[in-house]
Amino acid sequence: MRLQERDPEIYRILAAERRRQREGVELIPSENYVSEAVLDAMGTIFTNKYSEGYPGRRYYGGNENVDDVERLAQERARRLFGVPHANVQPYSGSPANLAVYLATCQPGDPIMGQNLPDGGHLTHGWKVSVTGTYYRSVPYHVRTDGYIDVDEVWRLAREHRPKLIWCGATAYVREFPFEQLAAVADETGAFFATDIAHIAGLVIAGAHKSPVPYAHIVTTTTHKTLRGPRGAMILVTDKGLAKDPELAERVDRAVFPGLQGGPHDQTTAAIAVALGEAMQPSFGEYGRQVVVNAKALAHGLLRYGFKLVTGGTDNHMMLLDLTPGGAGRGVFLQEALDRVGITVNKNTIPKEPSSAFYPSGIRLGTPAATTRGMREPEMSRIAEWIAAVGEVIEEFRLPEGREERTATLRAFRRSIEENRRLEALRGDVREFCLKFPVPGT
Ligand code: DSN
Repeated sequence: MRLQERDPEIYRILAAERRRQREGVELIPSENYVSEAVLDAMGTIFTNKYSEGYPGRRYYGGNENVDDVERLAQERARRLFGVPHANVQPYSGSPANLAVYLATCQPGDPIMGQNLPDGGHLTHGWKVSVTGTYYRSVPYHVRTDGYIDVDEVWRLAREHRPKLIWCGATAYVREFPFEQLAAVADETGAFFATDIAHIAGLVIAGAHKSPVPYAHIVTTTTHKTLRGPRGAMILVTDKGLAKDPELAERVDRAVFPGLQGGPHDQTTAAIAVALGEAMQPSFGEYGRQVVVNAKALAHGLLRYGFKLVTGGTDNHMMLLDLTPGGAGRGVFLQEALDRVGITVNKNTIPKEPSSAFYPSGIRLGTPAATTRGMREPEMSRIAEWIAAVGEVIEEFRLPEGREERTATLRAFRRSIEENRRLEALRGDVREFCLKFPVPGT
């Protein structure tokens, strides 16, 4: 029995989500639309199998087909990134990163990563993450101009002698200084891990420098610019094997049995499909267009008077700094944009003057819109809508006091629900989006 008959409630919710994805502009830079082939692979009977271990070395019987799938995924990953070893089993980015700690550090060891409010990721040592409590995290920061402070990385690394240095982020809009941070790691004896979850697709497309010549280990999720299923990979480079000939085994043992049980074989199959797609010349065009679109969107937003962290972008994303209108205003713009069908996420900005709950920025990016076939003219249109929404909510400020804040947010939400201008914009966005099909919907 198919889903519609078996579970009409879930089917109804799925239909609503399908509508939302088709009728809105997705600008969250970590999201994308997978192909029908990737969707097909995810929904296969590989989900029925248990396969703890690695190809040819499984604990359970009946894994001959899963072995073939996983070998293919590994081989495609190795070829695409030019590395000698790939582990395709991590359930997602956070477990992949945790496996890197397990493979390279002991609890209590010093580690370094980009500070979370400066754009870094939770798993690069932020204090509420296990990576900031089991290890001695020494975060580095961005300078006031928004670029990574490489001088600070040198200073902190010489002082603390970290075992592991991360380069990678969730909200960083410029090219990563892989070469410079690798020099720090090499001099201080640290493992150098790059987390390219956001930019993996751009690296394949040649639209961002590859970390492979510089890093010992590279991690990436598979569902962002790489346009695969939700999952992750850990790549060990030639440089990594030169530093530690057992690094690949250490990584594999860290993933299983160190952290995980059976891999999600239906996901592995879908990762293989996505990597196969990423080998096509059209993927290179896609990745380069993502950056062209991001620059066009950034340019459009600057033209409407928005302030961008670092003044622009080198990659797929940008960060609006809303502080000229007051601190903590990200929530207003996110919710008002949601109202018209433009999805973004509120985000901290470097030297955040408010808080992580009420940050002062908006993070947006172009991977998903580019997959739908949108180009520079569409980016100008989107910038125009963002500016129009910004104008509607211009008067709203985030009060300091808790009660006043709750009252303001309540009044704000009522006001955007009733606003005729936003209602009209919603119609325009819907009509525009329906011209750009979403795969699989
Ligand atoms: N949630 C991801 C992102 O949006 O960047 C990172 O884990």
